[in-house]
Amino acid sequence: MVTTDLPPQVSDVFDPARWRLVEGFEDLQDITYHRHVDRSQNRGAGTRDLPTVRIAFNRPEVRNAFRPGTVDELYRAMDHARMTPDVATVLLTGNGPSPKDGGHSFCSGGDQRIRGRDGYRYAEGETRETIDPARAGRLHILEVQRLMRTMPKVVIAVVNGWAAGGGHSLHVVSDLTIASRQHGKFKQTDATVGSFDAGYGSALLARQIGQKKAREIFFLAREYSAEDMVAMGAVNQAVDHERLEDVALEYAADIANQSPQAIRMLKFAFNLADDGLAGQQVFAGEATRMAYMTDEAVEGKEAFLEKRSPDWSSFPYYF
Ligand code: S0N
Repeated sequence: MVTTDLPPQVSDVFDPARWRLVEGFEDLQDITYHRHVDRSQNRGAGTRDLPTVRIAFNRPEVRNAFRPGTVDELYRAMDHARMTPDVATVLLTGNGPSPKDGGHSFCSGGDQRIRGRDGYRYAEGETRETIDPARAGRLHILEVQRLMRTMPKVVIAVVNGWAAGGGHSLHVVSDLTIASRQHGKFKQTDATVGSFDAGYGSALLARQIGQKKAREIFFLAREYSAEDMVAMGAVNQAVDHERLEDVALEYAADIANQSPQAIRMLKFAFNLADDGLAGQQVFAGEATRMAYMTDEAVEGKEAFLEKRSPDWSSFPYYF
């Protein structure tokens, strides 16, 4: 069957036959948000829609740098993915290449042109007099990082080009990273421009690859290839550029074959020690939710509602 409602081509590794735009997000300016749909001409064994969405930075002319509006949109799409029951995996990537010079980028971090000396991030046309101070000082990419970290879905960074500055940090915070062998490039420029991620972007990286290498990446601000990053343990796999989306979807298919609850609990367990009490809270929230499903917890609730003492006699103190 020939489909006529395919989304436009947004990237050189994007197959429009595999995606549809997510309803309710037609107003996006700085990112694109797609849902996987298998439109294979001969749908047969092995073809299926995956519980997977694709969120992509869409400012390739500035190496997919994010401005305040970009971050607002990213948070909105990511939170929608969090709350959508049949989404298991989020692919976070960058559109492109740049129409200006053909450069490939995942994300180059905070847009340096809108960073004010007062700590504010100015949207186009805003001034110190017109800006809403309640919003302007928020470094709200950090809210996106926390959402990625605590959402019960697997976030895969699909690094199609430059991952620099805050874009590098987004790959660090992602659960998994695959990168283009030809165009995936990594550079931590935070210290070069004096806008640094002293949270997950640096400290979590050190947990992942060790203190010496993480300090090297931040202190020297050198460029690393996808293969370098695989060798350090910061990237799961380097793949040929044209296979990037295929491999990302293979990862998503494998994740879709696992128990959703097991994936959720494992993600939160992996985070727990590094996230301290906040990590324990997220993990424990799932444990409590599961406990609600037991007869034992139901007995506690019903005893309260029936104004009697709970009867725990049928519940063992051992397994
Ligand atoms: C990515 C780099 C290495 C690519 O180099 P390349 O390929 O030579 O391209 P360029 O010619 O440099 O770039 C092409 C065009 O794109 C523009 N551009 C690139 N990156 C940005 C950017 N981040 N902001 C604005 N414009 C950008 C170039 O200017 C050029 O435009 P034209 O063609 O008009 O000249 C290289 O581009 C590079 O190094 N980019 C800068 C990377 C960087 O330093 N990013 C900021 C680092 N800091 C953060 O991201 C902070 C993160 C963050 O947001 C945060 C975290 C914790 C707490 C607070 C914050 C916060 O700041 O909010």
